[in-house]
Amino acid sequence: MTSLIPPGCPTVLTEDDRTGTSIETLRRAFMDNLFFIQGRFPEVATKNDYYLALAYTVRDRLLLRWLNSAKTYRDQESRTVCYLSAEFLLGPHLGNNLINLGLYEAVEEAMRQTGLNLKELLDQEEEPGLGNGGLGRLAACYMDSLATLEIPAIGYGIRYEYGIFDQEIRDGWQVEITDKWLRYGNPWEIPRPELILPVKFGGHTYSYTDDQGRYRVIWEPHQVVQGVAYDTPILGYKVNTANLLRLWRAEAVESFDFQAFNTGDYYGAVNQKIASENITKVLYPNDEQLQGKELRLMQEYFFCSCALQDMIRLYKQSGKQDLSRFHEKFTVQLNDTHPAISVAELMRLLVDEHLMPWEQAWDITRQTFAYTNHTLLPEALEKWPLDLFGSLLPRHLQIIYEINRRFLDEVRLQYPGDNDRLRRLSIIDESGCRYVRMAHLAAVGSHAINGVAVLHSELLKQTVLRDFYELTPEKFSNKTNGVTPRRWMVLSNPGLTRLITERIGEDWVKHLDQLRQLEPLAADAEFAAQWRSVKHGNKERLAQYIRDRIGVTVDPHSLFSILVKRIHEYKRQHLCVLKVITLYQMLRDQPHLEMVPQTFIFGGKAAPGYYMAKLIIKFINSVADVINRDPVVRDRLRVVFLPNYNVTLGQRVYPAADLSQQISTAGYEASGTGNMKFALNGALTIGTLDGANVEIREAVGAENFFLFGHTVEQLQELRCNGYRPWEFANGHPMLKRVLDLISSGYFSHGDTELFRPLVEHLWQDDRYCLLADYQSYVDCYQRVLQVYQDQAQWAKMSILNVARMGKFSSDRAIREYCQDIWHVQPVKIVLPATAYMTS
Ligand code: CR1
Repeated sequence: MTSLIPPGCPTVLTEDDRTGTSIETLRRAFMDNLFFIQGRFPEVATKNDYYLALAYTVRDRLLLRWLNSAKTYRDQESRTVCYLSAEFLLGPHLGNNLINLGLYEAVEEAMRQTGLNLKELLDQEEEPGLGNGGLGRLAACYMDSLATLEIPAIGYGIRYEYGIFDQEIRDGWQVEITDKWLRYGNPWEIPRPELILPVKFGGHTYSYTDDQGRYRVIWEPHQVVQGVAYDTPILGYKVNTANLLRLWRAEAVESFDFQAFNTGDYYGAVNQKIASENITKVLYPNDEQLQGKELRLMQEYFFCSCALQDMIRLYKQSGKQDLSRFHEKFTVQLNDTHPAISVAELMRLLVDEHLMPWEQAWDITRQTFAYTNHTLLPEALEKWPLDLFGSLLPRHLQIIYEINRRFLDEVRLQYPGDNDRLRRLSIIDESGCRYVRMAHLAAVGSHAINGVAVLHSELLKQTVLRDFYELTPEKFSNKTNGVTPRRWMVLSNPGLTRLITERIGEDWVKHLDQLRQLEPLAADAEFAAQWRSVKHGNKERLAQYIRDRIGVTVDPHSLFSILVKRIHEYKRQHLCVLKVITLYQMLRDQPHLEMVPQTFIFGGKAAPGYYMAKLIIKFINSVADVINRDPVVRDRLRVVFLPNYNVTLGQRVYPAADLSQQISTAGYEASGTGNMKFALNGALTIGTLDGANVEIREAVGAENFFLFGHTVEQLQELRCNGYRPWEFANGHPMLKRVLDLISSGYFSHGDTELFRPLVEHLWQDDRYCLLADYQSYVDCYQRVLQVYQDQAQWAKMSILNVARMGKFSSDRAIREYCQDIWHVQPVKIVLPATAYMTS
């Protein structure tokens, strides 16, 4: 092999310490990093030193692929997908990178030879929780699939100094702790202090006609901050492609400080610095009332402006000055409306800064953007009060007015005299206090609009974007979500991965449809026994974790029924608690009742300002306390709330589930992706016809899915006729007893006030129709228990579930986006013979 070291390069490395993959090389490289990067002898090194030394060893192997991917894209001027998202919920990098590099076993062995345990080092990693839940995690799965499918892509987002808060449970209540994820350093990112871009805020605009007779607008900001790039390589699975995730951190602009210093205003300069850096301080825990939070709008604009300026910079790198083909080089996906301000920002950059005529700029803009909607919940649809928006982004407000004026003129041509329609379509909400509607801006400024599951995409067309659908039906499509099998099976469920691979080879990891080959094995008793034993091992490990973490003993032979996701009334965690109390009542009524032993496991964070969600957490914990202490039901019923549900905990939980609870009110969960992770790991689902549940049921077969609850249409009818929840409560003796028991203070040490808001809300309003679905849920659960008693039947259904879940790979989803929306092709990355070689 030729030397990796270019002539004159001052280094003492042996030739392949930074790229080699033999166990011996990995071991040596690890010791080298421990010494030269961590500055430690092994005998005084901490676990974190070891973790970091290993992380750097793995990172070196990524860099080779990453630099060559970037170079290839540059050389070939590849069309690139830019995924704009305010959230990327990546989860720990180390394990995933080892899987994708195909180095997991080699590194495990290298560590063993060094006297270390890889699993313990993996546990050291602080997960980057730069997202709230499904939307952020979807972005992470999509980045994995883009790289695996060898699609040139850049993820653009925010480098929050504090990610989603850590959740502690004290006296049953959620307590939020700041997530200091950068405390011990982040070996996966490379700061680019020289890649800085200015972002303006506030101030005013003025216009004039330049000497060539062009109308021009100048924006004089009140404040300028600068965005600094932090780059993280995202490696594909067993390919050479490593794409770029570029997150921006806000900093004060140096020159501003100087100005203040010169006039002697030291504290003013410091304040300016603090104010600038605040922009990327903290991730907002979503589903809270974000309306009117100025800092949130600043975050959104900040990262979009950085991203678009960066794209223009990259575009110009190839020597092209004229931006008329910008949309051919880049296609930009807006992950919900958080980056929707990009539409106005690209117009501003093209028209004001690059002096492009409006019509041409608008053409390019519309061809550049596509928009994914992730929610129909009215309270989650972003809108900004006009005065706030105008004071922060005065130029953008003008641009939006102009976009809107031209847009409404077109609508007028199509629907003359239909003023109501104009009012409904307008980007500006004129009713009462005036707002900018971000979903409308995204819809007008995009050439494609999609929902995230078939049902959701249909409802989108019928409800929130109905008028847009009537106007431009050809823009609309569905792209059902998917999840990456690398993290959610290979990494988190090695036992199942091994078993499957033994039977059908390893192709399924990249082509998840191949799982279908497992179908015939559903009837194979020996295979089914192995299948069950893998599940049991996973359950034992989770049981151990539960014991260590919260001191509750659960029986791995019991049915593990799991509900983990953000806490929200529409997700109906409390419906599951009503069911638990029902079982408890039955056992108290008949202490000798034969019943399948069950463990109910809950997990999830509540937005700090969402009172009801926090009360639901307290409710779960209070019910758990009473039930777990009651000797009558011991061994048959356990309830556990696992604190701090996050990606890492998800990796423990999904493989151990028997039953996946997907019980949202029909019409509210846009897709769900946890539902997919559970089913791929062999859990059966009890669920409503909501989000992607509908398609999962179709895929696995109705006979292998436990369906309950009202459909969207049935709920509509129920509501039309005036939904009276108390009638349901009074009509079902057991339900009434359950509600009365809660009200009596039974689960709150006699306090009849604590859960009153919860119970009263159900009796009187029950917006999410828990009481209407209660009976059907309870009945369905009986079927679950019946089937579970027949372990052979259960295993068969579990195998069939996995065999038929291929569709839910994020690879499939990304292929659809590539074909229908982005029109991009894969680009093969070939590694040069030596690491430093550039041609
Ligand atoms: C939806 O609630 C979906 C994810 C990803 C969430 C969930 O059902 O699976 O998006 N929406 O598409 C969301 O976070 C802001 O909206």
